[in-house]
Parts: sequence; structure tokens; C-alpha cells
Amino acid sequence: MIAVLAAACLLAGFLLSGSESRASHGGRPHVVFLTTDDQTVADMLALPLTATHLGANGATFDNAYVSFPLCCPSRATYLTGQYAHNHEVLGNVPPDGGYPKLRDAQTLPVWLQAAGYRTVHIGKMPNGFGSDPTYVPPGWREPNGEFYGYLPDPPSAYFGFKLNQNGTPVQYQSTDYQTDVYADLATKAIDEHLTDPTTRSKPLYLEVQFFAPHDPAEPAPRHAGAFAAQPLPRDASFNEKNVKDKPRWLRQVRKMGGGLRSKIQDRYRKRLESLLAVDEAINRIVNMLASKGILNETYIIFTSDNGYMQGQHRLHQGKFVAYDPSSKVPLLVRGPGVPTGVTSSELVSNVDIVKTVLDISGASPQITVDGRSLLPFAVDPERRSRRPILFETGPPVALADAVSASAAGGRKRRKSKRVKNLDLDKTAQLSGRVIKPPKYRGLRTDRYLLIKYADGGRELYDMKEDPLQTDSVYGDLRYRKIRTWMLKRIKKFTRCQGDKCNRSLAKPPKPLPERKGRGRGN
Ligand SMILES: [Ca+2]
Ligand SMILES: [Ca+2]
Repeated sequence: MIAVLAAACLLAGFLLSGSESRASHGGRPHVVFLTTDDQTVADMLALPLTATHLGANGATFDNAYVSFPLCCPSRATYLTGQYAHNHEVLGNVPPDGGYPKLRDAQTLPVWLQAAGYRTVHIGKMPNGFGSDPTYVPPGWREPNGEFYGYLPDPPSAYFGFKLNQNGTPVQYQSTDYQTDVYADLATKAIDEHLTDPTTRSKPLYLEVQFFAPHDPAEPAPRHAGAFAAQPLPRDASFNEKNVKDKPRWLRQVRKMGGGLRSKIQDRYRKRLESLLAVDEAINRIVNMLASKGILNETYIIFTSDNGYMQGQHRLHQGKFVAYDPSSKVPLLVRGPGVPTGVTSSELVSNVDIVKTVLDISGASPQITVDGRSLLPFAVDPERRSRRPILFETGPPVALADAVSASAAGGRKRRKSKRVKNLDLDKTAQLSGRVIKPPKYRGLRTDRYLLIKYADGGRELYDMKEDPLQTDSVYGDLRYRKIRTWMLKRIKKFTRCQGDKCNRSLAKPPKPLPERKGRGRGN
């Protein structure tokens, strides 16, 4: 408790002792929230300027995850600060998910405007947004908001795209590159905010949600070929040799041949190339903040909505699954009071972002927010808790549904177990037949990951022994106590709300000693 208070005082001290111009916007820092789409942690190699501006000049969270690794549910979490079982956006498309499921009157920008912030959104919105191309969601409306929301008309367009600009659909030219347009809009918004006498007294919340490196990952023409010689990183999980430890749905996926491997390689290079313009955009945004003299009173948060599978565990594309390449994301935070160049290995998630912005801004949510502020962990990188992260991909009744439907058998069962995902990413394919993972729930501690699939499949990984998740120990007697312990704990978090989602766990039991001569195949 003393440590908690000390960190809180330290933080309050930093917030209060800012530069003199802070008084002009009510003592509250500006916030810039930057996201990429489907970017992995390893893809940071294409973002050196971002790593310098935010990582070397702030805190890097190297143990950050998203609880539902899919665009729309993850973005709904960025707007509500809630786990998917509470915001109820449980997929990219209806009936489980999509924008219409989001209760957009109760979201972060609404609370920020109520607290006196001016809010600006640029870029991607949760999937399914734009059926009315003139609709501006609450929280981004004038006079205290500005809105430049991507319209999926046509979908996934890096060039010749359309934005809903404060209620007016605007068609961009086939030569306009989306990321560059976002950089223009973002720097202009910062410039105008500080120039206009009616706005410069207010704190600014600016979010830019980049589409790169999402499929089709088209680079800016000036970056085409920049990574043509970059080899795809391959570790022991790539094209996993032995999948006997894996659940049934994954055991059906065959090893990838040369065709798929070169497809992954080509896409990997394009993805990295598409990120170079994002790096330039972030560089321009940071430089604009500096030139306006507000960089040191601005918190900048950078992350991705989910990761991406690139051949690990035989999955040649997509996300959704709980394995690290899909669920782990980059997370960088810089701002007043955050030491420079520090790394926090605290286990954190996308559920924590909104609570962090509320902590910074002093805004009040009108709903129960599930996460926990990142700031105490950024300010004190040695600080640790034992709070786990819940992974979830379906309605809380999904497991029960699947069990009863499975007794009934037939088509209904197959339908109810899988999340519809029209995000151009069939997770795995076998002879033209799409194999999709069943819905699942999971619990991750800093050492273990337990996954319960709706069809009865189970996995347990000991990341201390097996960081690449190539050897599930769910059936291993050495881990029986841990399995039981994790199964009990996951139940406590399945329907958690608010602070109950942030309870720390006791130390888990230890695995029994390994018997001599037992080799581990990967
Ligand atoms: Ca995504
Ligand atoms: Ca294996």
C-alpha cells in the first residue's frame, strides 16, 4: 500500500509541476493516441523514429496484449475501457459484433469533451462504421470535436479512399496515400488547435488510427521495395513440426508448403514497407508538437489493435487466436513524469488504455471501466502486480451454448461455435476448406496461458519453459495442479466488471520436477 501511495504521489507531483503554459489549458496534459492495424511487436523494426520518439523518450511495455485479438472488439475496448464481455462487441460483423453493437454515446471522447477536452479522430473506426456516411459519433462532433473517419467505400483502400469529414463524405484521389493524408490532417489539427484563440486554452485529445500494415499492406510508392531483401524471421514455432499437443482444430492444419511460405514472405515485406509511412507520420506529429512547444506536456500512447500470424503454428495469416504473434502488441508511452528509455515488463492489455487516459485527463466515465492505469507502471518500471489478463472471443454463454448444441448435434452446433469473421483473414486453410478456430476463453498470467475452446479443446503453456508456445502441457501430469488452479481462476474473471478485473492472483503452484530422459518435441 505504501508503494502504491508513493507512486501515486510521485505521479501527482509530476502532473502538478509541469511547464507554465499548462495553466492555460486547465493544468491538464494533451493526449495523442496512435494505433496501427494488425501490427506485431517484431514489426517495430520498420518504425525506428517511433521507437526513438516514444520508446527511447518514454516507457516500453514489453508484455502487452489485447484481450480479443480482432479489429472491432479491440477498438471497442479502446473506446470503452471494457472487456468484450462488457462492451458486447463480440466480432467484426453482426449479429455478434460490428459498429452497430457499440453503445457509442458512452465512450472515451464523450467523457473527454465533458471534461473540457477538444477531441479529434482521424482514421479507422470499428468495423461496420459508415453505413450512414454522414454520421458523426458522439464525442467527435463540433464545436468541441473534429472527425475524419475512414469509410469502407471501397473497403481496405490505401489509395482513392473516402473519409467522413465532420459529416461530409470526401473522396480522395487515386494518388492520395491514406497514411500521408492522416499525417497532413493530424499536424494541421495540432497546428490549428494551438493557433485558434477559441481552442488553444483547452487540452487536446487527438487519436490517429492508421490502417497499415493491414492487408493489402500497400506501401507508399516511395517505400516500395525498401524491405525487398528482408528475410522472414522463423523460430521453432514457424510451421510447427509436431502439433500433437495442439487442439483438434489446429491438428487439421497441414504443414505449409513452399507456395504458402513465399506468400508469407512477400506479405511480410509489404507490411514492413507500409509501416514506413506510419513512422514518418508519427515523426511529423511529434515534431509538430515540439514546434508548438507542447511536446513535454503531451502524453503519447502508441499501440496496435492486434498482432498477426505469419506461419507460426502453421497459421499463415490472420489473428483472432490467443498465441503471442496474434495477441501480443507493441505499447509505448511517453509524457510528463514518465522516465526516458525504460521498459516495464508488467503484464498489461488494451483494456488498460482508457483508464490511463482517464487518469491523465481527470475525465469521468459514465460506465464501469474494467482496466487499470498504465501510468504507475510507466513511472516506476520495477513495479509489478500479479493481475492476469482475460482472453475472450465470444458471448459469455458461448461455452454453455456449445455444450448443449453439441448434444443436439448438426448444423446449429457448427454455427454457434465460430465467430463470423469477414475481415479478409481466413485464419488457416486446408485444401480450399477454411479452418477457423472455435471461440475460446483464456487466462494469461506472467508465466502461464490457459485456453478453453468452445468445442472442448484445451491448451496450457508454460512460457518460462516454452516461450514460443510449441508444447502445450495441458495433459502433462507435472502440470496437473497448475491446470486445476488456472481453470478455477479463469472462472473468476469470465464475467468480471470494474476493479474485480484487476485482482492480483496468489502465486500459482510450481510444476513437478521433470523426469530424466523426457525430451520435448516442438
Ligand atoms: Ca486489426
Ligand atoms: Ca508442438
